[in-house]
Amino acid sequence: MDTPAPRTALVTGATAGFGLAIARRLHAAGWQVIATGRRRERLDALQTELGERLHPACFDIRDADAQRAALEALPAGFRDIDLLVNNAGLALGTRPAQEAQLADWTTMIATNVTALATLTHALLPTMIRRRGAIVNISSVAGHYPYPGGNVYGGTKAFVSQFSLGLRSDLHGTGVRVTSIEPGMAETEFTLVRTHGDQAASDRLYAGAHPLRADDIAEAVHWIAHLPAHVNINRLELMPTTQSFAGFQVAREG
Ligand code: NDP
Ligand code: 8X3
Repeated sequence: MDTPAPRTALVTGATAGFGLAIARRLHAAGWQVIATGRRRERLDALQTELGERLHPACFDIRDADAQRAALEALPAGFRDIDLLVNNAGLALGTRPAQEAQLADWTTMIATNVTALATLTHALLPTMIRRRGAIVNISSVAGHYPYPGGNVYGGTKAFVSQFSLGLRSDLHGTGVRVTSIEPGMAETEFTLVRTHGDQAASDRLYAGAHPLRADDIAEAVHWIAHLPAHVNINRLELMPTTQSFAGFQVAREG
């Protein structure tokens, strides 16, 4: 076992992609895991797979009352949370800002920003009491703009900067905070972003050797198992096949 004693992690968005892989990885290393998401059948399947060290908490993270109720309903043995992985999130839409749906923007802000901040606020006293760790899943999209990234990139810039701000405010508490900033990874992310276009998702990842959810899970596991005096502020990772392109210039006439 990797850990000296069972510790407890709360992983949001553990029904798919990164969150599911993180929940499995931490559980395999001996952690107790609280797994959240809206799809109850997937949480139930995860509990069947992992057993009693997995506590499923089914709620829409945008619903502050449901979030609070889920925390209040935690069994006694799952209340001492040592690691908060703020992973639940999404991109919606790939069109330029001037053609985007406002509803997509408000959903991204409610999920990636407001819900993440609300849950973090609720758990800060526990984090301080436990000298715990917070790992926020941001994105390269928070640092590097690209066409169609608009509000999604803005929400991830918030996540990255909020993480650094937390570091500053939590100075002296022993609480560690990390922002993980991945590039392209094959999950349900593009299926969600395109409102269910499986062919578009398949096209994007075909032959690209994108990151895998397990790569992110391994990073979270590494961060969670570092000695208490080491804080990774920011971790940016990309598939080898992904890099940067230049600025664009619109010419008149
Ligand atoms: P997936 O779509 O595979 O998984 C997203 C997870 O978030 C699901 O478990 C989903 O659960 C949960 N979620 C979304 N909305 C809500 C909600 N309203 N309430 C509760 N849970 C919600 O995507 P990824 O694993 O790729 O994404 C995880 C995080 O990583 C996101 O924050 C994303 O922005 C970020 N990211 C992804 C990258 C990529 O290329 N894949 C790269 C960089 C960052 P459910 O639907 O059951 O509610
Ligand atoms: C997801 C990575 O490059 O699709 O956050 O925005 S990207």
